Amino acid sequence: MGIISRGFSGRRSAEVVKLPPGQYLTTDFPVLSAGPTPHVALDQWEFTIDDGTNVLQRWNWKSFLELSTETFTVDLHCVTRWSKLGTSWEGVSLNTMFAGLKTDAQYVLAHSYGDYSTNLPLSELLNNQAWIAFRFDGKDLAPEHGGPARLLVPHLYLWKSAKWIRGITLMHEDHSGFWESLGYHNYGDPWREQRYWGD
Ligand SMILES: Nc1nc2c(c(=O)[nH]1)N[C@H]1C(S)=C(S)[C@@H](COP(=O)(O)O)O[C@H]1N2
Ligand SMILES: [Mo]
Repeated sequence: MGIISRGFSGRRSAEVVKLPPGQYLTTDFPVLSAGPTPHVALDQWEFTIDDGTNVLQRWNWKSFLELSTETFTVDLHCVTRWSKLGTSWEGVSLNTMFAGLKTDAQYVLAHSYGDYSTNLPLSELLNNQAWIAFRFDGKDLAPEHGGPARLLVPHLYLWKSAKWIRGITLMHEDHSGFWESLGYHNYGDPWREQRYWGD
């Protein structure tokens, strides 16, 4: 705790409260990618939900854009300690993409074009707190930030928000994704400062 002290006032204190422990504010939008930016032609793009054996749902770019979209404003928190507040996006809620799909799997692996992956409990994708986002700040999402479309799970550290997302695999047992297998925290709650394994 500590940083939410008396004596701050107005706008400043509101921003301090919105900043998880150990984070600083930035107004630019840093790019953090573990490898080169994959370029996916829109007529080749697809997004699938599978159970490890069978594809349960599949969209191409056209059918994906036919889903109902939402605009939303969220704060982003990167484990490298920058936070960016009030970012505005357009995307499809994972609730919409999972509508009509029955599963008793409790975990997912989100995987990307270019091989990045990250694991999450399925419940963190549902309840209208995660989206497949394709527009940022009123413009098509730039390739370096994950365009054509990225996962956005803003209540967890940003490494969970897989750029260039290609699909979601449902799992009955938890399996580590890319950064998780290199020592990052399995869950990654910025408010509990779950940065690394053991935090
Ligand atoms: N496919 C893919 N997604 C990724 C990454 C990556 O390297 N590859 N980096 C993650 C990390 S560590 C962060 S902080 C955010 C950065 O998103 P940005 O580059 O749009 O700021 O993307 C996350 N998603
Ligand atoms: Mo990150």
